[in-house]
Amino acid sequence: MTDHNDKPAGVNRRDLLGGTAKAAALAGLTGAVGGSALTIGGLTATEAQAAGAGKQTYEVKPGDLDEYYVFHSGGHSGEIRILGLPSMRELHRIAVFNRCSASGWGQTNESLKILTGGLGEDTRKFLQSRGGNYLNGDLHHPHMSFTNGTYDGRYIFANDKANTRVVRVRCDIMKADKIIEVPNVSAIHGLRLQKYPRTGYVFANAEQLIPMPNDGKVLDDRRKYRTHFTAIDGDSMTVAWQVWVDGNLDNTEADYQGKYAYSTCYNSEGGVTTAEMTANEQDWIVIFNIKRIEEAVKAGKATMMNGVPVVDGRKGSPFTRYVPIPNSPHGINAAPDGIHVTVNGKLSPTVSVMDVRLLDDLFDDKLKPRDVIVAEPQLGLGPLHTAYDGRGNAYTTLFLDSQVVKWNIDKARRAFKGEKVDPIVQKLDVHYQPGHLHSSMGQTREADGKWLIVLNKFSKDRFLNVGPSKPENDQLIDISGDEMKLVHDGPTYAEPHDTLIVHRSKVNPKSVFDRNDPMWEDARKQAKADGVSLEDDATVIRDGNKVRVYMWQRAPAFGLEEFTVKQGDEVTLYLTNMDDVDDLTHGFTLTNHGIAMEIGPQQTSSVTFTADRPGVHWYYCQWFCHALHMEMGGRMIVEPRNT
Ligand code: RUQ
Ligand code: CUA
Repeated sequence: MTDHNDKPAGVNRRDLLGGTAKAAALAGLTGAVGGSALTIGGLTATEAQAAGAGKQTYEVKPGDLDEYYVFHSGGHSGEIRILGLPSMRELHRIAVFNRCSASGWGQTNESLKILTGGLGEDTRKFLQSRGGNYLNGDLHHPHMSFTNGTYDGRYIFANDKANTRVVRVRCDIMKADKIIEVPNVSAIHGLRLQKYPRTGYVFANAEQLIPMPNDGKVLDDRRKYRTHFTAIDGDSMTVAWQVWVDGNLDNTEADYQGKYAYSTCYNSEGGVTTAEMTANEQDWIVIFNIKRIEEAVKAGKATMMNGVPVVDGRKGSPFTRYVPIPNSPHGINAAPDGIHVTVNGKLSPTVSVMDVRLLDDLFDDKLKPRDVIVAEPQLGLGPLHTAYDGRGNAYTTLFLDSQVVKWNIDKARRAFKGEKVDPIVQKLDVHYQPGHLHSSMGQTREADGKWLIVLNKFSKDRFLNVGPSKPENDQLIDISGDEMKLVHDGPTYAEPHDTLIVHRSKVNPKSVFDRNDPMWEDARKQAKADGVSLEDDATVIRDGNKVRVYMWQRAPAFGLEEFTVKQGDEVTLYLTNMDDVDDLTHGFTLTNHGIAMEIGPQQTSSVTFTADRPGVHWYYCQWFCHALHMEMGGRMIVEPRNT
């Protein structure tokens, strides 16, 4: 038998790549110090790296807390994951667009209201025969709300590419509280937030082109397909306005001044097949003038479509400018200096650097579109995304080269003007094929240049072989020194797309729910109408064939050890966890009914189902809560219909 965990003998591809990369890095480093050999504290770069290798700076001792929260996208698993950094330990999962067996997300009345409340009428009808709810999602881009250019710990917003939705997650309890479907578009992909003065707007890009309206009247005439750039009001979670654009939108970004948003845009060809879509050597960034759009909407100059004001921002409009970029640009990232924005070339080995101070003149037609590009360093093959350290350096993933390249923005500007200077500082091999990367606080004014996480799409030989479906590899890189140092391999399940690293001082979640939490507003109203106290009562209310069962929980008991209903009753169970101790979550699982949910300390959760199986059905607490946890249970007695 072959041991699939054995690495092939001989020289592998990585060794070869490592060799060339080292040579390239050394060349870059030599350039960085004007031709002399680079030394760090008296050691050569290689010696310093060897000395540091044993230190394991990423280690966090048992019981010690991490310095950063990492909000990790779950990709097509649909959730958000919270990791600690630098340990890279997974701390929690926030169910969002998925169905969660542990928490009952997607089944409790509270979660269903959030999941379905923001769907359009059409979708609601479409989902009626499918339980009223989507069961999947594709969550790419989580981002935290800003105040004055830095994270404020209020919310995380994220997109669902699969079903064209945007979610808002409350950071006080780490649960989603609003999910909306964005009308007039298909497949929300890029998502970023207004950074100044605050969020404010959630900017969202729809990637696919569809007929408008998409009701079957236009099918094959692709010239009539279109997409829109969307601004959502993050406070009300309603769509504020949309802009009709040329091409397919990809990623998006906002400035640090509150004036402009930008999107990468491919398929300037207006093509339909992949060959047509990639024919041109140039695509664009589209720049949106927020003030002009707001004024037009206010003046009633927008067209209303499905309740949303839409302005025409195609080429030549006053609302947008289209800056040509080579070729099929992908990620777009604003530097913490508030001045530079990099646009990553994907099919071009370059990144284009835009100076946002020039944008006023561009919109006043004093400059031509390409005049706002102030650098265009050639970095390597397949640049996708860029991160920053707050010290003037940028870090770009090279998908095809499987590398991260560190380069200097100022040197790139000087080289663009013709000066003989190499902006590349170092190239580091990563394993393998990186997409997004993110530096600590790197998408804020407070970028601290300590850590970089690189999300690699392939892990191949880096971990024990677990079969044909391999983990991704999220690698941790120490960027605090002059050189990038790879310190940790982090296997993850499908498929983190993007991540953000937030200093722990910005986030302050509760340990126990507030009894007045709006999440179970409906339960509170119903209990009041029934004359029942959620906190103190354990009782059954019959209302025709609707039965409402109210129960508190206190470790290790349910308020009711049994309750009786009739076959065919529509039963709603309201469970309230009256323990107010840190970490004391209870559960409710009803056997042979497919029903389970969590009830956190001081939380109320409810679930509705039809009691159509006569007999005795035990319920139990599935969240280990007490020495007598195993005893925490009771019986649902379902009397047959004709007795
Ligand atoms: S995009 S790999 Cu979905 Cu974030 Cu660039
Ligand atoms: Cu309550 Cu286990």
